[in-house]
Amino acid sequence: EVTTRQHLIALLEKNIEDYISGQDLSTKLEISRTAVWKHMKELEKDGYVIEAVPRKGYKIIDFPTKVSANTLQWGLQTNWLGNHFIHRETVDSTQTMALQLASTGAEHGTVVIADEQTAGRGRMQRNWHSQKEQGIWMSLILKPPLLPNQAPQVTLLAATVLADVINDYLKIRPAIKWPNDILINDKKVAGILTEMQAEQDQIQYVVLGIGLNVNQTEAMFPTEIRELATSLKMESKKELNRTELVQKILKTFEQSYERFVNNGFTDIKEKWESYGYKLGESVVITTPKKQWSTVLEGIESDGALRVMNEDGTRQTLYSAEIKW
Ligand code: BT5
Repeated sequence: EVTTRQHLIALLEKNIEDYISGQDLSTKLEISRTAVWKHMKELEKDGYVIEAVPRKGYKIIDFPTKVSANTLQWGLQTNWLGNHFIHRETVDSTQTMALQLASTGAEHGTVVIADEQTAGRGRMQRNWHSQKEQGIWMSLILKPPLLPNQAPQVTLLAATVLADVINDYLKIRPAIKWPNDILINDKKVAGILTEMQAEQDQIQYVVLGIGLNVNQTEAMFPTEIRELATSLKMESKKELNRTELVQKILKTFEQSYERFVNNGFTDIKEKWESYGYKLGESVVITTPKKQWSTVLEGIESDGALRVMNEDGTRQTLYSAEIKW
């Protein structure tokens, strides 16, 4: 359902070269001219720059770079993902917040996003550095009709979505490093963290955390990760609009998720492997018991890594340290 506000922005966008009169807007939106004026004030609060000239009308001069639930939702081309959007300037972790919301009944498709995280989390108690306004730090609440042991498929799906968006948007082909790092030129540009609540035979909810470095410069990363991390801006030399990127990610995610729920995992597995980092190459694997060198073949639908050993035997690994 299109709100008056969305309709108004659409009209202003169509007339980007020209002024559109208050009377015109009032007729088209079926609201009073005072109401039009009030909407303009609201848009300005969200960072739209609007020029109002007597007897000519209104014109959009600039779009917000500031992220808000409103700007995120306007122009979002999804059916259910992001219908409920929660945006905070600062939060400890969107993941923690989303888990809390999910446990108290937040609906499927709820998105929690923040400009800054003060305690962003990676896997296994690791930190996720979340520089204010320089990246996309968001968590999606999903209730997939899956068995608990299929949850890793959602992570793999998310990785392919991020890779596709980067590939389409920047024309840079990223790699997915098992299990879930997104790399550009061997450096990490995004990470994914999936947490879930499940019963024996059914997932209650999955909270899918996505951290994507967007506009950082090298100096913004703490020294410990400076050699390992990169941002879309560092790779493309372009400053990117976070709102637009979030919308692309959510749209692509929704489409891919629906295909997955309806048709199964095969396409995603193939896609994941097409982006797979060092597939077909030889790497050294370390488990608590031994260390050996093997060739990476691909993934299994449960998220395990498939390798081919030197003696020709195949193996699937659920967790292992890899020397890349
Ligand atoms: C991940 O963990 O890669 C998952 C990151 C998920 C972050 C999102 S942001 C929204 C949501 N809310 C949260 O609190 N978390 C999620 P892992 O594979 O464990 O990688 C963590 C490691 O990546 C760290 O130990 C660092 O070495 C490195 N790292 C930390 N911050 C980074 C950054 N901004 N860019 C690249 N690498 C980073």
